[in-house]
Amino acid sequence: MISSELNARFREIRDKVEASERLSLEDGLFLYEPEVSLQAVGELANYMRERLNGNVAYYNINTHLNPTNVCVYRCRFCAFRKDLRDESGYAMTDEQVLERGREATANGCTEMHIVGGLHHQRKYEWYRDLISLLKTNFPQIHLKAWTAVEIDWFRFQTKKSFRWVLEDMQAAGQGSMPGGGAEIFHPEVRDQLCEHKANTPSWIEIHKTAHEIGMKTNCTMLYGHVEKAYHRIDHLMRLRELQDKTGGFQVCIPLAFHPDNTQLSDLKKPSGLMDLRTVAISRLMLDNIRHIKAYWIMLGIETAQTALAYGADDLDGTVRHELIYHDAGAQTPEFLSVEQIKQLIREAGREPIERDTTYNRVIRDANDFTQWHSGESVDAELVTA
Ligand code: V47
Ligand code: SF4
Repeated sequence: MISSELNARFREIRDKVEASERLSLEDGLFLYEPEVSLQAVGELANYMRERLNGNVAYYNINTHLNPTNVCVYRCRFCAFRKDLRDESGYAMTDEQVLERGREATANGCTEMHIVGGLHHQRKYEWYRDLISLLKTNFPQIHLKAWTAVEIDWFRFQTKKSFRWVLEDMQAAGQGSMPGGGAEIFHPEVRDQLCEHKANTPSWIEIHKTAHEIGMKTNCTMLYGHVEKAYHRIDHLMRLRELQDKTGGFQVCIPLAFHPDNTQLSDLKKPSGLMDLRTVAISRLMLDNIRHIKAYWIMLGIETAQTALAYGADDLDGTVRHELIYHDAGAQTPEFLSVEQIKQLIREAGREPIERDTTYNRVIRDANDFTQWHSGESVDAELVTA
């Protein structure tokens, strides 16, 4: 395309965004063309981000819990899983889980992000009891637990329905679902990455069911491996389609592939430019999902901070005990302090706001940081994309 055609096509897309019109598959593919200036795509995404979320950037105070790394599946992008007999395979004891709850409380965490492997020998009840153990002992901490892949596995184990599993987990104390396990929905790619685990219709059905029972969920897209731009845009459009039906997704997190220690270790990790373009295009395509998260653990601190000007409005949390990315070679620190995360946001020219998992403001006791309660929803003021 010559540059006058390129500019005219970009203007068409800009006009659509300014008129709050939905972008098409072709629009999304065009924005991925390397000749289309990243700067221009970023500016457009930033415009939409500021219209939806103003000048603020959200963070939370959270911790991760990966109860086991033993997994029956062998996703080609995963550096975290271990075989049953591997010496570095583990499954946490109740006491270890309780210790994490005590640590989280002492650090003022509002959320525990709980995901792990599908252990060959642990029954459904082990997973459910872990949730009730934490909820009973630490009722204030929100448990953002189990990806759709785990829920699918629990259905297989229990021979019940997705709804039954989700309601049972909800009764035990699960508050919401993280967005993992989505990878890339298109079968041309999914079948190469993880042909055995929950397929795309199941992933979609599980999130739809969670939304129907009033459980909010997040969504992700794993990019930068064997997929092409077409698969990414197709993925985002499938998320957008479900969101049109249910409105239950809170945030989308584009996840950059980290190749170290995986079966795809011959691939290079995506560049910072690709990361920023994908954050920006996710913002522009997902006109019905309010938040876009730049997960600093995975993007690296500098790119995550820059992403706050390319469509992202959330950095995730302070994060402790993250294993999935660190096992795959992430060079980011193990956690950030609240002051560090606020400083990152301020340096990016944004106003830091602490949120809880379901996007309410967190109000902390002025004399005791570990005491807190949830205030108003940050999404209360509805803005149309
Ligand atoms: O499902 C696994 C991805 C996901 C690798 O909901 C990898 O708030 C890159 O979903 N390189 C789990 N990615 C993480 C996740 C997540 C993270 C932060 C916040 C939220 C949220 C969700 O990580 C997996 C998979 O898609 N993953 N291995 C890897 N080597
Ligand atoms: Fe198992 Fe999850 Fe790793 Fe796949 S990504 S191998 S399901 S732990």
